[in-house]
Amino acid sequence: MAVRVAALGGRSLGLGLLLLLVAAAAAALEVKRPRGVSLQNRHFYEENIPFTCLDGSKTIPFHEVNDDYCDCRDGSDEPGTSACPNGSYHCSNAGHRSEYIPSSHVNDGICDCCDTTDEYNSGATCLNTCKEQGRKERENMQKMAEMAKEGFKLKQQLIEDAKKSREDKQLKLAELQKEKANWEIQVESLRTVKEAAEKPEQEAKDTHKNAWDEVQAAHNLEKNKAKADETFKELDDNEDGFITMNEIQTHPELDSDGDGVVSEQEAETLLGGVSQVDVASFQEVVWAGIQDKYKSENRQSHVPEKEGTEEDKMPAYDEETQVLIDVAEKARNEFSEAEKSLKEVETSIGSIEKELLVDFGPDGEYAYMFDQCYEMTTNEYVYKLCPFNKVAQKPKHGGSETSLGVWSSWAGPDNNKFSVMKYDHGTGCWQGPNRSTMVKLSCGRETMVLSTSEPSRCEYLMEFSTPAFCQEGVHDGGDHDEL
Ligand code: MAN
Repeated sequence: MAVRVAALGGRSLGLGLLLLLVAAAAAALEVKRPRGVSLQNRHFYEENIPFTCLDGSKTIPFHEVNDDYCDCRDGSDEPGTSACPNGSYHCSNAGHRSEYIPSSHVNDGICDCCDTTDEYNSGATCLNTCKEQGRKERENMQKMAEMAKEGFKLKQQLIEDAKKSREDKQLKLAELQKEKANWEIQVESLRTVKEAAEKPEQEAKDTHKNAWDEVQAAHNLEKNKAKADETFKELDDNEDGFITMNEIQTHPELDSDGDGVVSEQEAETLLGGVSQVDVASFQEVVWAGIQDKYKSENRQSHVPEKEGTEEDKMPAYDEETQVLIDVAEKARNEFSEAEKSLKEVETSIGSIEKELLVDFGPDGEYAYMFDQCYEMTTNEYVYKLCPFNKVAQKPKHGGSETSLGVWSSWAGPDNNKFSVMKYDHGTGCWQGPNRSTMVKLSCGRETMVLSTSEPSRCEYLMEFSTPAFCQEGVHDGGDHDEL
């Protein structure tokens, strides 16, 4: 039986006290008092004694109480009529929970109280549904109480599991820290091995490269000389074995003052201050000065450029160098494998440390949700809650996931901190805040998202049931004022 008892501050009471109150409520029906007055207030309305308005504003003869004329400003003289706009009518509702209704609802033709007493003179036909309602509510409360009991039992297991898992994690952490120290030593020694192997490797590679550079330089020199020879032949129009100023002047691209013509003076300068040169002087003195500008008369050069041919490619390393390279390569691989293992251990340590720092409730009862996700599908979206991690929304019919926030903190009121979870810094909302979600917890056998809503744009609310929220003897762990 549920009875609202204001004087007890709305706290839940034991079954014994509850039954006592039911009996008292039934007895109250027999106590004489004006219509609409509660048992508790009965003593303000003593028969034949002048009545003082409950706000003290006025005293009237007793027979003016409920005379359908409003005398008191607070409406307290007319609890059982609709004369005062602000009065309160008390229905006892035997069999169910008593309640106050605005006295303006008295005899308005609408049945408000389940015991029908508010419609005593309106002609409305009301059925007394208190027993039925009371029964249903009791059944419901019974079910809730059973659920709370079961949930609370499950919670004990969750707490135990969390304790065990925390201990396991701490052990694992210690183990990983040892592993980390070992890997650090390994990495350092393999670094030394690697560096020791890389030194001779680099030297051998440099030697090989230098030798190759020399070969190439010699080859280039030869090529250049061949080109100079060819050019000499081209320029030596009369084939007398000398290049003269005239012959130079037939090549306007060799002009140096930009007038498009090679003057005699310019030709003489190019020839190194003499009027003609033989092939040796051409090679030594002239060629270097003209090779960049000179355009061959013959499109098809006799000495073709050999770019990209085998000749330009550095030959394979000799066996000895290759052995050094292989040894260094092996050392590099071993070093980077060890480094990788060290990083992996560090990552594992990081994630365990992070988990150990999360506040999983007074007794760790919420720890089991870590690494889990719970989904709920609505018409449009699939909502996903991954406790202590994130909340997301994904369109049901394709499209990418939108973050509705990442784990921030417990955000219930001071006296019930672990009743609400807050997730924020989600995907930005167009012309609005970053998305965020409040998750309101309730007691239930199962861990599941019960509902999702968006009370204001991009601010979401989820209802989430979990045995971890169940409390002994309280059906929903929350703050309720009903018995
Ligand atoms: C998407 C969803 C909605 C949200 C709007 C805001 O459609 O994330 O929940 O209200 O964006 O633009």
